[in-house]
Formats: sequence, C-alpha cells, structure tokens
Amino acid sequence: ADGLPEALNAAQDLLEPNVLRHPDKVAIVDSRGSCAYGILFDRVQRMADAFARLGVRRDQRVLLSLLDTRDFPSVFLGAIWAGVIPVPLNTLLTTDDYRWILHNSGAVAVFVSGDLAEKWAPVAAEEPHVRFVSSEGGPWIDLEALLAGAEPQHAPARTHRDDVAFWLYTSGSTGRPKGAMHIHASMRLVANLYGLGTAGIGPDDVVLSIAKQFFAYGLGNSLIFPLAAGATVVLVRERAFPAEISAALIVHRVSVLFGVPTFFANWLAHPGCPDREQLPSLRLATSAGEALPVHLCNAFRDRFGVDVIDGLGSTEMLHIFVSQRNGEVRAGCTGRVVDGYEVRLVDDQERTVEPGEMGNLQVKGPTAAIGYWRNRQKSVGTFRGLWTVTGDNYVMDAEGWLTYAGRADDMLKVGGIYVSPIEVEEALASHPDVLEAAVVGDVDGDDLVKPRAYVVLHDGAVPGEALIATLQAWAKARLAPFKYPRWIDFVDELPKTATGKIQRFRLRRDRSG
Ligand code: 3SK
Repeated sequence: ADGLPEALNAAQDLLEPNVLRHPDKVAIVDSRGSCAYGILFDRVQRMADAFARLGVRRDQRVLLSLLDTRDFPSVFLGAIWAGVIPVPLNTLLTTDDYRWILHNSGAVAVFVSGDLAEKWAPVAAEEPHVRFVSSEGGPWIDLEALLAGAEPQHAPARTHRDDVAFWLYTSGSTGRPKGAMHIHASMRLVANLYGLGTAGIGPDDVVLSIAKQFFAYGLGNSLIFPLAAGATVVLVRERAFPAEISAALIVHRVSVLFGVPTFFANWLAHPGCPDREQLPSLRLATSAGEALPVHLCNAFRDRFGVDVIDGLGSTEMLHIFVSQRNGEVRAGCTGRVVDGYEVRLVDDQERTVEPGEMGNLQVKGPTAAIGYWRNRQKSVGTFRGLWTVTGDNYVMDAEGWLTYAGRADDMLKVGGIYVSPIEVEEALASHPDVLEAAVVGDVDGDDLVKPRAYVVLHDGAVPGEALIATLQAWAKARLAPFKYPRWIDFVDELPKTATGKIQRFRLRRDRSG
C-alpha cells in the first residue's frame, strides 16, 4: 500500500532520479566546496567497487566514524549500493566504546576521519584483520586513492525492500549500546512521511542540520531528505558553533534549518546571530532531540518570523513520528502524530490512558527497526508486535496534541543525546576520593536538561570547588565529554531501597522541592 516495489535498493532509489533529472545540480556543499549529484553518484558507485577490492562482502558490516563531509554519504550509500551494511557511529565516543562496538558488530572495515584516528589507533593495532580506511588524512588506506583506483559499479546489489540496509547504535539506561537494524524501505518511507510530507522539503530547498549525519535525526535531515527531494544540503564538518552556522546560513541561503534546543539557546544568545533581514532565505526550522522550551520557540519566531516545528523521533523509528506543522504551532507541545504513524499512551499494565492523563508513549508505523542486533531480550522489550515502546511519558489532549512529561526510565537527553546516569556514576566512582555517586537530570538557565551528580566521598577526602573541578575533568576524560556532570553536590548518603538500589527519583523530587 506504500507503493514501494519488492526489489528496492535504497541508495539507488535516492540517487538515480536525481542523476537522471539534474546531474549537475549541487547535492552537497561541504568544507571542500560543491559536489554535484553526478559526482556523488560516481563516488557511490566507485565505493561499491572499493568494498569488493577491500574484501568486504554483502551483508558484512562496516563502521563509519566520519565527520560531516561528502565522504559520509559516499561511504554510507556506497555500502548500501553494494549490499554491505554501513553502521554510522557517534564521533564523540571513547576508544573503549569503539572497541566494544567493533566486536559487537563484527564489522570488517572501519572508515575514520583523520581527526578521529588517534582514538581508533589502539583498536586498529589490536585488529590486524579489520581494514581501516582514512578520510581526509590519517594513517590508513586513503579513501580518495581508494576511490580513484576503483571502477564505478553500475548495477546495485539486488536487495529486497525488507533487507537490512544499515544499523544505528543507541544507548539505554543499562548495558552497552544496541544496534538497531533498519531496512531499505524505511529510508524512502521516512522521507515520504516526515521529510517531504510533514516538513515539506522540496527541490528548491537548501538545508542545514545541526545534528550530524551519524544521528538518526541528522541522517534524515542531511542525507535522506535532501536526496529524496532533489534538494541541496550544506554540511558543517565539525561541532556547530554559532558564528560558523550564522555564516553558513547566510552565504548558502539556507531555507530549512534542522536544529536542536541546545543550539537554538546558544545561537539566539550569540552576538553574531543574524536577524530576519540578513537571513531572508529561511522559511522553516525544526527541533528535536529534547523538548523545545516555550521561550526558545517564541524567541525564534520573533527573530526570524518563521516557525520552529518541534518533533519527537527515535533511533528505533528512524526519524520523527510526532510533529508540529508549519503555520500550526503550539509552543510547549511536541505536536501531533505524523500521518502514516499511530501513537497511544499506556499505563504500567499496558492499558490505554484517558485523554489528559499521563502515559507511556508507544508508536506504530512502517519505519520501525526490525530489532536490535544480538539482543533478543531488549528487542522484545522495545518492539512489541506492531507497537514500539519509546520510554517517554506524554500527555495527549482530546485533539491529539502531545505534551512531553519526562522519561519513564532514568535516562537523560543531553543536547539531544541519550546519557545513562549509570555510566556517569561509574566514571565518578572510579575516582579514588569517591565512595559512590548518583546522577539525575537538572535544568540550566534555558530549561534544558544537563547531568547533576550527588557524590558521597571516602573519609578524609576534602569536598569543595577544587574537587568538583577535578571530578568533572575526571569524568570528561573517561566518557564522551558531553556526559560530564555540570553540577556536583557532596552528600553524606544516597537514597536507596531496602535492597540497596539508588532511588534517583527521590533526588529528582528533592530538587523540584
Ligand atoms: O531525538 C529525537 O527526537 C529524534 C528525532 C529524529 C530522529 C531520531 C531521534 C532520536
């Protein structure tokens, strides 16, 4: 009923219509300049041959530890073209995280941006049978040389719409990340349902995403939607600093900005933030990753005269399934269900709650992942028949407007990225002065959630500002840096159950008075 054929290769589906229609149109603008659709297509077809030359076979996994340049879509789509499974990774992870994911995924090749080579070097030294390829400098096989020596492979792998196309790793409150497996059809379907259908991306758009391509949100924004629409995407190689984004938006006449609340807060407060006259091209902004506070939604509209449409998506559903609509924004609400999906709110016994009551959000739709790699237990907990459990609590009114009411578990969303409190607690507890720690979310001056730690010290340790700074640096050195606790309180003991489990909800409640 969705009109997609059984025989479907997602890379072919996204690229070929553009190459037939407008091979010279700019597909990507990145730190190297412009890349036309025809050039991108050639790189993708060469990449498919390069996989064969590297000895990578169909259905084997390859990891992408790549910054946002044309190399990301070249490798990602080249893999899909060849029937190889690309697995983009968060570029902020640690060496230990990468080692674990390499083993869990059984990947046979890793593509690494030069800047990230240092983090991968110990893993590469341990794994002589894994092929390492360097993008933009680095010690391993040079990606440009590999492409130059490859022959474009004109026929894509004969994949089925339900074959696995790529994986995305996602974190939970306990245990290691899980590899969510997505199928070929989902790429076209998220484009039709949200990117083109809800956000209304079209061929005349120039889009820029603050979220990087390795996130599900960024993958849709910067790769799937612009290609599905025949539009142009502006890629910002590294972290989005306000001044750089302002310049990119103005110079490239960006029309759709895919943002996140933390960026909007920093950008709107920045002295170099443009005004409406400097940015006449902007027609729409989106927000996701964490709930958009009302004051940011209003401040954005006041400044640019365009809407920011908030939305909720998940790595498991690939992209956004609850969204505001352009011209129909209710600040403070996440929006209503996107056409093509269904949502319901349930209580702990899985009974649907009444309108106006809080419940746990479940979603049904055609873009759900088919499961987590090698994790039956967590797969059955999340993918329950046609319904997918989100872990978010919401309230829905009689008209279907959904308002965020916090997580159902202890997970935090920091700058749009999941942080497990347990991981931060373990990093703090590994410091010799720390007996134990508990981490909960607290809000900063913009109403955005950041980690706060409660720490019990060993006898003799001296609490104070110096120890706070030491513990923050300790956590940053052991975790992806965005996970470090922004505030640390020293306490005599932590609230616990009779069986010794930390009661984080009591620490959260203590803060809210
Ligand atoms: O965090 C979100 O809301 C989100 C949005 C789109 C795609 C993926 C995610 C996790």
